[in-house]
Amino acid sequence: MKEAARAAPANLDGVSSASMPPLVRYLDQDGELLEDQPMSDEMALEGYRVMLRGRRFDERCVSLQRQGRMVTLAPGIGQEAATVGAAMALDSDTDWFVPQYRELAGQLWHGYPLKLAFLWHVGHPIAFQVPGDLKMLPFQAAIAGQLPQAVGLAWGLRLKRDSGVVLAVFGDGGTSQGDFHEAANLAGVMKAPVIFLCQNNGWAISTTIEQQTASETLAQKAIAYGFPGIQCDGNDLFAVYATVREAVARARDGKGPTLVEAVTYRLGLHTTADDPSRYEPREMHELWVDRDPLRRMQRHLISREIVDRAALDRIEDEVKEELRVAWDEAQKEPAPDPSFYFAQVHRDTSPRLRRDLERFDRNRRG
Ligand SMILES: Cc1ncc(C[n+]2csc(CCOP(=O)(O)OP(=O)(O)O)c2C)c(N)n1
Repeated sequence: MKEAARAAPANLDGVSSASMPPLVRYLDQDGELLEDQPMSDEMALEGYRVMLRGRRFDERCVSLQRQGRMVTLAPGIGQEAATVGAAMALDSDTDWFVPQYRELAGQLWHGYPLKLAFLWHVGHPIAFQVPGDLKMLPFQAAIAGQLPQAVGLAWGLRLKRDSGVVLAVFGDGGTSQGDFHEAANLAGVMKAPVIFLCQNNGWAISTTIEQQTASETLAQKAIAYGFPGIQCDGNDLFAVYATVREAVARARDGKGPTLVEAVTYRLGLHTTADDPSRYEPREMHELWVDRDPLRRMQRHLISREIVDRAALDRIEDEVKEELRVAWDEAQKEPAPDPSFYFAQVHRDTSPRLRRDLERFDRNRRG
């Protein structure tokens, strides 16, 4: 990560490639403030709690997957400040969260229930549908496929004179997809109220950022499409929050999209089907363990005397208990009839699917 830092977000208007603002940072690695805290102490503590909830959820799910009780999943370990900080800048009553698959912590802040998150990871159909009152699209596995949809959603809100804005989350690998460029182009032309949040976590599976792009930053790609791009320290809750907050204000004000590049790091696995020890340099991993966003927030909360160690331990226990309750509740959900899955693929069952279903029924009968 570049060490150049400025604390306050740049004025996002009038940014050109010659005047790319430097990386936004509020907290140094030791959790010391470089600038005024951009939110209340209560909000900072709540942000920390949700980051922790996301971290412990992911750890629990990796463990359950290893026990054969969950399907393949993509943990967001190390990236909690990026997604929670961005979600905190939204108004969950009016604004939409459009995820990829690695931003559960931010989705929890936006109101996604833990129980549904567990059910999603066991493939339960009840989790396939986002609850009606939640302004969120479903998870997206096709890289950058959610971005044109997010722009359509944002453009639609604008046409309806709705005050809502859209946060669309994706990874560094997504910036190499046509969908990203088409979405960014259209958003720029239509001044769609969308914030593109690129979580630059250093990797697209085993592809490094240097192999991904020759651009100096991902944020600068926005300039080609006529809107601002800004890099922030993605492991600094306050930097992400302040940067996205300004982007949200621009979008709500009719000034159009912003690309926010949150520079972070994937501390966990790409997915549970991946083994990063085969390609990730050990020293690189250790460097980023030192920059863990949770640890940085803990240091900050303690040094500002917002909490003491005992309070942090209590929060840890409370989060563990919430997860236990949500997982118990999820397990109480009646298992779906497996034939459900066959019925959801096409309007008319294809001959091949029918053969699969017949074979499945024969096996089921034994
Ligand atoms: C359109 C498409 N192409 C390829 C893949 C296979 N694939 C799955 S994850 C991934 C890497 C994505 O990296 P990035 O966008 O940086 O997001 P991250 O997984 O690091 O969060 C790829 C290439 C896919 N899911 N969708």
